[in-house]
Amino acid sequence: MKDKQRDHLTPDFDAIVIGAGFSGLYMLHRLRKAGYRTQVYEAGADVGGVWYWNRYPGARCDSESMYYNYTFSKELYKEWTWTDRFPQQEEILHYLNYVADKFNLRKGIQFNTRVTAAHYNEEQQLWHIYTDDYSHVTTTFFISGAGCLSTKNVPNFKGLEHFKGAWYHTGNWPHENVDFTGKRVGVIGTGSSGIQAIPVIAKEADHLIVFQRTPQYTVPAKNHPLDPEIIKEAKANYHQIKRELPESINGVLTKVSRHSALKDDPEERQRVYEEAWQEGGFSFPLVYKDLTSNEASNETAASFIRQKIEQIVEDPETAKKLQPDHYYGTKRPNLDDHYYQTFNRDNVTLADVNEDPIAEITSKGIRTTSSDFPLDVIVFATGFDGMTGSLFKIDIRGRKGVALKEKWEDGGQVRTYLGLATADFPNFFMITGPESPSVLVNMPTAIEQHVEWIAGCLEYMQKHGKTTVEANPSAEKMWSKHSREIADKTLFPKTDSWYTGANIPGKPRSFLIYLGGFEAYTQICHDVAAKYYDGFTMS
Ligand code: N01
Repeated sequence: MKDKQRDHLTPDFDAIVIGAGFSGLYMLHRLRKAGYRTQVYEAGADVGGVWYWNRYPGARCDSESMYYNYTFSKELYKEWTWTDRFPQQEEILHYLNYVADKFNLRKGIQFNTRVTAAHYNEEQQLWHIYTDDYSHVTTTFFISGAGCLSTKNVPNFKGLEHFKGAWYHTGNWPHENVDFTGKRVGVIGTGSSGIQAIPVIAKEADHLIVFQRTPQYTVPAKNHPLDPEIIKEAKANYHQIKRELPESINGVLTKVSRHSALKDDPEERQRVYEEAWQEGGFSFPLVYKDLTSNEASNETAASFIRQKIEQIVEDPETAKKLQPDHYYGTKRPNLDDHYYQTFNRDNVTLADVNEDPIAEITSKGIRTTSSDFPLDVIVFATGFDGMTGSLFKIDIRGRKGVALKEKWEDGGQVRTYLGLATADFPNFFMITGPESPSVLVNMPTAIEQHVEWIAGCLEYMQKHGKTTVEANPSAEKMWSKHSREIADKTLFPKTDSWYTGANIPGKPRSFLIYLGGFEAYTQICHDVAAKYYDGFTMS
């Protein structure tokens, strides 16, 4: 990029991007192609983002593999073939390595380097970026692809430092094989990670204790090898898929009902749920349009799954403990491979730590208020400081030196415009940031849309001789309000989850995701750009 207006200080880079996962890789590729001097910093030793770190047993994506890829390159789309209906962690990592090699991306990435601070200098109109290898560079644009779920949450249990066994967090799993054979293993947490890991660990461990605070709804994934005919058809329909994904509600081409659960009689509903249960995957939460907006509709889905638990789990007391009572789908819906069945194994015990909380971790295991559980290994499947955690880990400061964390914690409310930018932080973009639909959309689809929008904005600026872009406070206020109003019409904010920040003690509670649907969101982003970046000020 030619920087005519800043001859006095040429920045080291036009753009600096954090992270070499799905977001950072495509952002790098897209900006490099457009001629921007772009540098990616990645904390890990290689590409992959969440798929580099989350190597826990059973790790697999819940998005159907046919859509879990980039669509920006027809050649890439045609070259790559997934094995299973739901892609396994190792295969996704292989895919991202393939992408990095194909587009020669590694040379734009500095690995093993964490960005520690990013400060905007108003006079120079530049970002100063500091990394943990003590280097300091300047850039015009600063773009976060740090991820929505990449800062792990290890609860502050008393005594963890005294534990003599091994412990791991699912989101920072060792690269070498962890052998559970003959071991007494405890898994804390029953979210998506725990639900995937528990059945696999149970098959290997001598004994597994599952420490469950909140029971979870999960539906069978019904994973299977992909039918070669389906692969052939998808590849032949590349253009159609690419065109239709941004027009979908959640970034995949799936049937979405326009029908209320209450319009069907109980027999018909049972048939609909049973069919979705048998089909597996995320068709279940989409069989009715109002499962997350109407309490009575929600209860029909919730009670169907509770009944399934009762039928599957042999011990009535365990079955009862496994039955959730929050609104179905207001914590992230899960897919599993024989999760509830795992509790029928002789070597698996369910410990209800809602009833009998974890008091401390001792040198020998986990102590709840009433019992001691001796363990060799503890697995923390305790999730992440979602949406804002990875941004707050970096000391990001905009105008007048105000930190992003200070801005968003003041008043306890994240404030963004489209989840892409925030006022007083010029030339700073977030890929799948808070208040974007991101995590409720198939991530590669959400990421492509954001990357392309950001790149389009930069190209527009270049064409019109602009060097600074910033969200207007009024546009941001309107977006955050709109985002909250949509959430308040649903059941989501009524449940404690990482969507609301409730999983992190002390984190201000606010709804962190745009629930208006991906299709509506992409249209809004498109309109903003078409109206000369309405809501942004460019100079
Ligand atoms: O984390 P979670 P996750 N004491 O926050 C429990 C994506 N993902 O890593 O519900 C005891 O959902 C906590 O209990 P509670 C996906 O978007 C995708 O599983 O807070 N327990 C909960 O059971 C997902 O939503 C995939 O009461 C404690 C668990 O730990 C997101 O990542 C796979 C505790 C945390 O569940 C996060 O999923 C994996 C404490 N102090 C992840 N603190 C796929 O696509 C927390 N817990 C397949």
